[in-house]
Amino acid sequence: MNITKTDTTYDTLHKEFKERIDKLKKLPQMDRKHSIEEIIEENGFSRRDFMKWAGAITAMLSLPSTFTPLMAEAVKVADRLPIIWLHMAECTGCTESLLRSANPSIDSLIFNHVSLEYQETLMTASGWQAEENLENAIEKYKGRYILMVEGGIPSADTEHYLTIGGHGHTGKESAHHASEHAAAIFAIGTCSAFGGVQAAAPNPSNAVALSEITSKPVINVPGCPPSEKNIVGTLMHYLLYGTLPALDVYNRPKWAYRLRIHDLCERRGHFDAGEFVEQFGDEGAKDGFCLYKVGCKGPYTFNNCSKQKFNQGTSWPVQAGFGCIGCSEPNFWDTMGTVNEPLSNKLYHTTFGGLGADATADRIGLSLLTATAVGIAAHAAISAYKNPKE
Ligand code: FSX
Ligand code: SF4
Ligand code: F3S
Repeated sequence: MNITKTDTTYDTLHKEFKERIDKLKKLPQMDRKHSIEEIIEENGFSRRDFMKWAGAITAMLSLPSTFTPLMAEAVKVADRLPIIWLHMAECTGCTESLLRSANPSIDSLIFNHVSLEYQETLMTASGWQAEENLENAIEKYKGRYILMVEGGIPSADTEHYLTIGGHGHTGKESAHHASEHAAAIFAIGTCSAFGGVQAAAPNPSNAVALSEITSKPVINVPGCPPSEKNIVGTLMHYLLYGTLPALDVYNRPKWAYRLRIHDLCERRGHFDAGEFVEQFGDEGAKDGFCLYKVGCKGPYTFNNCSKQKFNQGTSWPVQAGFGCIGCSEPNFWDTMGTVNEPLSNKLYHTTFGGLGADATADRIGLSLLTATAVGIAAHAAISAYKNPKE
């Protein structure tokens, strides 16, 4: 019975996606550029590569493989959705994560296809011209564009620590103004989602998250930087559904941030067996043992890095031999402790009233340093813990 019900649900969803794609198809293309097929071919990818990519995104969004052709169709009409991408206070690593300009992936090529109306790193315009382009895009696509914002936003009496362009608008003014008329708002990266490194103590610029300067709903795509997969997946989800995805308590899409790094880590077997790297370069490190004792914060961090990886799926921090530093969690610079030390018995507080992984972390801390027992004790604590967001 359940199977029948699920099939019916998917049938309905399939129909709804199809209708949405057909509706988008009728909208004018923003600029007559190359089709996504042409862009992909010019960059050395085959149709087979493209379909494989569409299949991977479909699976990532937890849709059955029968949706793959529809996903491919959806990408083709992605050029109907105008995107405005603003930079606030940050390192531009989020843009860099996506672009991989030296060796573009299909994910980054999608951004050659969409109608990116304003992106300071990529556009050729500068000065007055750039400001005018932004204003024109907001005016022309009012209520239709997707706003993507990268970076923390200086506020309060230090708001002017970030000013952009000839008119000296502050970042806060600019992000607020663009948010007002957006159809959907994505905070790309931990800085925009939670304040990030700018907001780390003592936060000299009073940097805040994008969600603090607009009353409109913001979808957070954290990570410092987030993977290209999570950026493109968020875009494709919006394209297909036309609505906000299911979000956790920190407004992160559940399809990407539902599980802990630790849940799907390839070193997890070693954690469970109590086999740890004691210091970098030791025998355990050579054998690929668990990095918990050299500071991995994977048990407290919600993200899909171990599954989706970075740089076209090449690797991710733990695979490269360094523990997760918790970069997709709020205030991780201040709350995750020393980078290459376990949280141990230090209390782990966040400013979010003890949500997130705090409860688990405290319990791990209590059982730590009885070396052989740690794997089992921590595992038990973690298994007993349920994500409070669900
Ligand atoms: Fe922040 Fe993005 Fe970290 Fe950098 O711009 S999320 S500092 S990787 O790049 O905002
Ligand atoms: Fe992987 Fe880190 Fe968990 Fe060890 S502690 S299993 S390295 S996520
Ligand atoms: Fe960040 Fe940890 Fe992934 S440091 S990139 S959330 S493995």
